[in-house]
Amino acid sequence: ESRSSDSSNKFFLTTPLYYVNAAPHMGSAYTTIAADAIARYHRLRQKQVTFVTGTDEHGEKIAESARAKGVEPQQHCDGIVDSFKALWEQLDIQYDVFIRTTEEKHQAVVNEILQRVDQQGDIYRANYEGWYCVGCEQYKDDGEMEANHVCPLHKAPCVQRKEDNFFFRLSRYQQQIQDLIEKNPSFVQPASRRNEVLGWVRDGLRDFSISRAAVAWGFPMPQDSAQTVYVWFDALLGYASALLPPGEAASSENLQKRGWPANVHLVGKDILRFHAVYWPGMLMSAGLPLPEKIFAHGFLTKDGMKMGKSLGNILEPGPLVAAYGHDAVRFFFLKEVIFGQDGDFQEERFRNIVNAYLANTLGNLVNRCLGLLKKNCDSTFPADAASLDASHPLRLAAAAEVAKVAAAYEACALHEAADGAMAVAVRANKFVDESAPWTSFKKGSQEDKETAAQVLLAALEAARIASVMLSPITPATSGRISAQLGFSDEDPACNTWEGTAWGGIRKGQQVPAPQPVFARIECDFVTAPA
Ligand code: MET
Repeated sequence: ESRSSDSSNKFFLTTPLYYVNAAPHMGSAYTTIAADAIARYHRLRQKQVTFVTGTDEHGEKIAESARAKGVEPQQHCDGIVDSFKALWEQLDIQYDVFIRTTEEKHQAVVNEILQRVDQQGDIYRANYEGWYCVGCEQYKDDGEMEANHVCPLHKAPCVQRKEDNFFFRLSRYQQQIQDLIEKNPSFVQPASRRNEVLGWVRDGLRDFSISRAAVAWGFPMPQDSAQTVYVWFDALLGYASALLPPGEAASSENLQKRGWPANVHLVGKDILRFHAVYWPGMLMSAGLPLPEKIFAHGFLTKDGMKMGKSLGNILEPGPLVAAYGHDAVRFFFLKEVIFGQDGDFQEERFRNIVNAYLANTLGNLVNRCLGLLKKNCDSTFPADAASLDASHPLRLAAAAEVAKVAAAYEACALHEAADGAMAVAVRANKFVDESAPWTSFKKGSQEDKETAAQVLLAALEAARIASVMLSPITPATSGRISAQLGFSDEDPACNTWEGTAWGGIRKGQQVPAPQPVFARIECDFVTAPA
């Protein structure tokens, strides 16, 4: 199987296709924010980005939610899909494709792949007896359950099932999957998760059931329409359907023309097995190229506690964004949670972090320098930023951080990317404080005043670079900074990664009347305290 190379100019990434049993929760918002930041970074690098998100609408869990509401499953799904799309808009998520697994074109892809896998001899019929967790939509082995067959994730008992099902011959791909993971250290990230996957694989892979006799809400199995396709076999193929127009066959060639395979499948650690083990097996059988990387992030807690309905401490993404704006929410989760590890939300800390970095460090840097530029330089930059000495401390600091931040984005280390951008703003503030340009403007010689104007130029050029580096994470704030510095939306100095090179600000460039780029958070708290 061929693997994509770094030299290609395309970048295809996915979020999971979220279950629509309920409205989107903070965990799904977190994954999607992270994916959006990665997508925006690669767009800055002028890659041809395809960012796929969507919804997983079949299976027992969704049918149960619809039944509980007393509506038809499709109607239920339509309503929840609207709430997902509304939240993504609220969060300024720029996805390219939203795929729903109830789409007709997706059914054609599922049938085509099932047929191909069948032709490989990888589907057979057998009886299965085991313990099923509806929340996970997965059979559990004894070692994967707590006492009394309780699912450790859902804290609910699994149910015993005995079915005549179709099976996928995953065991046949044991060696290939093991090789894939052993020989490609970056296939599963972070490293702790990779070790977990290696453990599963080395334990031995067992065939898994890909049909359900007792679930009506799903695509009929082409091999026996009395059964429906197992929701995970169905949903994973949504990544392929997303790329294909209706009627186009899911061949390697067609898919590759449209960006296949994924450069990154972003997932939560709870669904890693499906993506890192089942999915490669399915693709090997279907003869399709494998993804380059599966990145699994951690779980979020609130006030140090697992969130849950019974605890009444669920963090709702909608009200949070409504109160604080999308940049604050995006920034907090991406900067403060080490991407790949678990993270905590505590509202007071959230507010302090956002105020400290976006309002004070970055916002104040821009605003105080622009205020001085207005007062002393007629709102006009006195020289090209490029004319400043190559050894200027801010120039050196910016160059060093740009290299680190690029590497961080490439590695999905979003927290490091945010830290690196902020480090430039911190350094620029320090430089302004030490240089005290206001003193020179007030009582310095003509030469002192020129030097003071250059301090503003250097500090604002550094702020510009910090802002471009941060723009995948805080798009609105970065957009306001560009405008405040006198750039148009289309200026490559602000909307390409090349723009992070020193020298964007030009002599004679004028800035508009200064306005705060990020207002300090002062509103009421919106979540219940722990
Ligand atoms: N529906 C799954 C979830 O939300 C993800 C499926 S990704 C193909 O966990």
